[in-house]
Amino acid sequence: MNVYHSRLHHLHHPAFEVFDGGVRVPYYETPSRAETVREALAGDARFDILPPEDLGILPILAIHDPGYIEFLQTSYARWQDVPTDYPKEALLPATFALRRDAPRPRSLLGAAGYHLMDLSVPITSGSWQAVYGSAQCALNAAQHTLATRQNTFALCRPPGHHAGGDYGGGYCFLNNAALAAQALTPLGQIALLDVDYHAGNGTQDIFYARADVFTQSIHADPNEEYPYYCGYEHETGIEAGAGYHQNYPLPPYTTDEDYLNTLAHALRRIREVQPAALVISLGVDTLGGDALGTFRISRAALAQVGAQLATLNLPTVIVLEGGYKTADLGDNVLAFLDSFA
Ligand code: OKP
Ligand code: ZN
Repeated sequence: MNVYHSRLHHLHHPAFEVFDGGVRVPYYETPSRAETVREALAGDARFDILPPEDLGILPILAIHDPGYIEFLQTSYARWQDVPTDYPKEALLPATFALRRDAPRPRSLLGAAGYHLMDLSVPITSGSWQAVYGSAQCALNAAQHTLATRQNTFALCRPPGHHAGGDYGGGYCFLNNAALAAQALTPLGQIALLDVDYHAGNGTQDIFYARADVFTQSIHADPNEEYPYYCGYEHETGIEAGAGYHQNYPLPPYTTDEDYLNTLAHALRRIREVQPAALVISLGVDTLGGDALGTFRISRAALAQVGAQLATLNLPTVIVLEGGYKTADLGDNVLAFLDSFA
């Protein structure tokens, strides 16, 4: 199984993020996350770890707004020139756009609050390069699956499923899974399933009015959990996409049996749309003991999730999202990938 990993991810390593109550904590989405997974796969002969080739910006612009891309590319340099004595190692706004009715302001901090949704996406000197490398991993995985019908794994960092067409949030800047799904559309109908603990709001937004990519997300109830404003059961798509999105919110502390029963519903829906290919947003922050999740999914159940999805027997691109118990990340990802490799 081809695995795409870019060393550029090391260039995104903000020192901090801000939690609720204004608590400044060390950044949870660390470079060691990706390295732990890479090391686990490198020790298994079934995986070929490859650097992505540069497929350029055009496939990214098929999903993302040019103004947002330009913001990601230029905002750190612009931040250095803002005449204030604020710390300049990271651009992080403290005011956010409310329901996006207003145009993007000229001010850099105003634009940052327009394009970012929370305090987990500091933009540092190497952030754009890392984000671009992560997107290229997803695009390379999709290109290989498109050409060969073989399963691939995009070892993406930063993750992507919270990023929408013109915004970032939740450690995500570009939506890697959406890029992969878009790149697979020449095959026909695409199904995308997000199993990260957090609702895939960005993916939901991107495909909300489209039928050609059927999206589903199983996650912690947004009444209780980040991202709060998206991921409810009644959100099922609009216009051409009406009926082509499904959310499965689950209560805090969900365990294996309830989770696997929910997965069975999602699998049934995938079979109904008869897709030509599958994209999986793989977050392993559903497992017990995760630093950012409350679910108590076991590694054995995660392996079952992978095994069940593999029975669809579809060309599949698996894209890494969250998972914050770094010591277990490699083994958890391996457990999921086992049936696909
Ligand atoms: C990213 B992914 C907790 C704050 C949580 C953002 C979480 C992003 C999760 N106090 N901040 O879906 O794994
Ligand atoms: Zn998550």
